[in-house]
Amino acid sequence: MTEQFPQVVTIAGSDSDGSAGLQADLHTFFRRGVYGASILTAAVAGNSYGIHAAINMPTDFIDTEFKVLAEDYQIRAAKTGMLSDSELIHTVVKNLKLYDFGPLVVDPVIMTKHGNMLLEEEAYETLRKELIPLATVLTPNFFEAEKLAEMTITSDEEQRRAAYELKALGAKNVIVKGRHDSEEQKEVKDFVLLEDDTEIWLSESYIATDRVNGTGDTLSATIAAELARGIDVETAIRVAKKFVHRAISNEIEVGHKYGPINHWAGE
Ligand code: PXL
Repeated sequence: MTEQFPQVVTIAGSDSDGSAGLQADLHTFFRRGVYGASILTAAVAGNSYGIHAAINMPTDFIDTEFKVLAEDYQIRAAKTGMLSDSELIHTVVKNLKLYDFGPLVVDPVIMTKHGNMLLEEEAYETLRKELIPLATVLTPNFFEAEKLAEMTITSDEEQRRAAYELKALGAKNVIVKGRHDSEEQKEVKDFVLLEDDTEIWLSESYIATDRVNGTGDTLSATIAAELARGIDVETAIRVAKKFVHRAISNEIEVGHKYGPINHWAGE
């Protein structure tokens, strides 16, 4: 019986203000009713104004985190977040091939909502070639999709094309998230491309708020939580989009600038 409770792991960086990264993932796992473990890859000193310092964990420490978790827990789904550079990506990929942690959600974290870079440019190719082929679901925002698909996205058609480009790199399912950065926009449209090439547009109303930190982490963590509970990919993505929309719609006042979304409102 002890192994029946769904267990999920986030392989990500710590954000000290709790708004994003590993902390947002754990908040999400808790709210989605799964047990959350965490493999720490990096740590940033952050607040709602931005990231002020960052360090990477030693790779042999990351190896040990994977090993001891795999020896003791039955992880049913995993997600990745901040991976900093090629060395960390190599380490994570090596371990994901060593241990079976179930379906993998890859959130290809490149830049924070404050505009701080969390992935070295030299690592884009490593991400494309090594990690993306392991992804059950890949969840880039439009900026990450532009960088990884090496194209600009200025229309629905380009957003759709980027998803096909990223699927061609080996991700089974791809969601390319729409822009959420203009007071003029009425909706936020995400494009989903499933394994069998089914295409879905998911739309929610645009919410004018600065409290959107942790949005991408929460979306990918929700998908991982649903997959760990045996939910199919399409439903997991739909559930995640709704969860994030509610968490953005009901702001909480935490931090003075770009604060966190509200995980309590997600249900
Ligand atoms: O939301 C992207 C993200 C991921 N991981 C860490 C972060 C952030 C954004 O601030 O700090 C550690």
